[in-house]
Amino acid sequence: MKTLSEILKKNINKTVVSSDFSFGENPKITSDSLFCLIESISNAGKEISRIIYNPENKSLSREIGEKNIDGDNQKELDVIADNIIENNLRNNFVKWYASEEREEILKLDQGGCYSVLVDPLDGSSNINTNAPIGTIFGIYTAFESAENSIFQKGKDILAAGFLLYGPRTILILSIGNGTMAFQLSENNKFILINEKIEIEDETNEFSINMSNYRQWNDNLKTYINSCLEGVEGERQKNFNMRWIGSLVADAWRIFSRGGIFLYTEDKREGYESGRLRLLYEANPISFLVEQAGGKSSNGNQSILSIKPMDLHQRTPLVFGSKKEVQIYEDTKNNNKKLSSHKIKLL
Ligand code: FBP
Repeated sequence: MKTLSEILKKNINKTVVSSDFSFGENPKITSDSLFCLIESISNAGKEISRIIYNPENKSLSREIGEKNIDGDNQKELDVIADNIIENNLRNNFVKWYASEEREEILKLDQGGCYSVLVDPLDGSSNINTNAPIGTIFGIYTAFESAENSIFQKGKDILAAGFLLYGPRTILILSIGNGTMAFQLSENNKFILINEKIEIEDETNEFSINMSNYRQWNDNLKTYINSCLEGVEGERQKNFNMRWIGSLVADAWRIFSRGGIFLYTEDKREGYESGRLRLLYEANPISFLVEQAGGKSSNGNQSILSIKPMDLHQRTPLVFGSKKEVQIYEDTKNNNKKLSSHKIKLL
């Protein structure tokens, strides 16, 4: 059984020639400092996981009467998770900390060399239902200016991951050479469960909130209709549907058995660019997906190539099995007839 610490030491050194490699210009960006930072985030995840496990059945979903910058009601646990992460990041080489729960970028350590962007508790509207929720993070090089440090493209991520607090607590992580998964053990250690996740290229499972059907654009309706028509339709293939409504849980299922996730723009006010945030949700998840051989898209381009302009920018997000995401893109842009994707009959 290999632990997160053992795997990190092995993998971080594998990506480089010597143990004091540099990812960029900044000499402080070394395997050791990145290792400490990832450990500190995993420690924050252990603390949050313990609180969510909640054996005393305390109320965890109490709203604290504030709205975050995105207009969502902040829950007590959102704020607790954010504070736990901030405390763990201190003294761990982090210069800039941006969180979905905050309006400001926080300067933690003037001499730090990393910027860390976090959604402390994704899917918090699910707390009461005991459905899986999670913490999503992306780590980048820090520059002198906060804006330059935070508004980097997803392709510039050094490491990204998410913690899934479900029946099991799982950490999915990439340091740019594949995507790995760890499970929190009884003795509070993250144990490797998959050293190289590979998302299957093809799938017959889609993940979307169908209740928004009437709000969708025609191209999305065309794509989903083709899945619903099954073997009787143009693609001659049956599809299954799953929607947990918690990005981390839907993403983990796709890492486990393939699939396509879609949360695109629609006609509702405020949903012109979808719902999910580029910096805190779409970028880290897309980095992990592409490192696992999958594909991410906003409908036109890889999520990782979008230049962020705003701290809480939203983006249409489609990700998962490579060929299926391509079929969605082709449908959206009218590139190919859906019938050209039908399975070949022997
Ligand atoms: P919050 O973390 O702000 O609750 O929203 C994110 C999220 O819950 C994702 O995890 C999930 O994919 C999506 O919203 C579900 O949205 P909807 O309720 O519109 O289906």
